Amino acid sequence: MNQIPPEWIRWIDENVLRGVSEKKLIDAMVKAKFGNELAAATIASRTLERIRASAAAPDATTVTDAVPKEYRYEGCGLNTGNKVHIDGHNIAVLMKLEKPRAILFGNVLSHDECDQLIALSKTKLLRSGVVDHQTGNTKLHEHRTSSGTFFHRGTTPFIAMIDKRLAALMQVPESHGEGLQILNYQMGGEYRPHYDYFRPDAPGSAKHLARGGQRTATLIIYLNDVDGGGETIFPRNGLSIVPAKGSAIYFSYTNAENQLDSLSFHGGSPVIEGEKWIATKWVRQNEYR
Ligand SMILES: O=C(O)CCC(=O)C(=O)O
Repeated sequence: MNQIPPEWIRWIDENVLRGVSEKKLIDAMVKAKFGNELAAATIASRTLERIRASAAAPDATTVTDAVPKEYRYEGCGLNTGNKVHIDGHNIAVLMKLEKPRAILFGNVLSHDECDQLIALSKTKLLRSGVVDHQTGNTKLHEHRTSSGTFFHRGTTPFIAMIDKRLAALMQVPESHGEGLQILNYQMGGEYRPHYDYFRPDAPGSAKHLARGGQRTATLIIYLNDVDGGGETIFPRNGLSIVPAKGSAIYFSYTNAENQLDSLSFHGGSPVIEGEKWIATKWVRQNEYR
C-alpha cells in the first residue's frame, strides 16, 4: 500500500494520544502491509500535528462534554462478591473500578453461547449508526465503523435465557433492558469515544428518553478473542480492556439525582488484527418499550 486510508490516520491519532510508542505503531502498520518508510513518516507527521494542535487548543476533544463535572457516586456499584452464580452459571469478578463504577466479569457467556450469538447474527449485519443529537434519528458516521444487529428481548428461548442472566447480573428487572445488540468490527473498525447516555441538552434525546428514561448502565460482552487492538477504552482514566471471549465489562453512569458520569466516556479502539465481536446490553431507569 502506498497511501494511508483515513481510518488508519484516525487509528494513528488515537494511539499517539494514548501514548503508544512509535515503534509499536510502525510494527502494527507493517504487519498490515504498509511500507515501513510510509508508516514512519505518517506517524511522525501525525505526532507533530498533535503537538501543534494541543498547543493551540489544550482542551480540544472530538465530543462536547455537556454534563456537569461533579458526579455523586452512590453505594459501591453492583453488590457482588468475587463470584456470581445465576441459574447454575458461574461468573467471576475479575476487576472493580470506582470511578466510573465498572466491573470486569469473566465467563458471562460460555464459549458455546458466544459462538451461537455470532452464528445467529452473521447474516443479519448492517452498518451501525450513531444518534443524531438534533433529530434523534440514527445516522452513519465515520466515528463508528462496525456493523451489527439486534435481538428483541426474549425473541427466542436462547435469547430469553441470556436476557434473564444479564438482567440478574446487572441487578435490574429484565423489562428495563434494551434488546441485545451484536456488533462486528473488521480490521480498522472502531467506535470512537462517546457516552452511552442520551445528552439531556440535545433535542434528539427526547424520543429516546420517552421509551424508558435514561440509560443507567452498559454491559459489553466479548464474543471472541481479538488478535490485535479492539480494546474497550476509557480515555479519561486510562483504562483499556482487552477483549477475551465470554468476559464482559459493566459500567454505570446515572444516579438517583439523574446526574450523568462523564468518566463513563468510552470507545472501541481500532481492530488491528483479526476481527472483533461483541454483544451489548443497555439498561434503562424504567421499563423499556
Ligand atoms: O467496541 C467496544 O469495545 C465498545 C462498544 C461501545 O462503546 C458501545 O457499544 O457503546
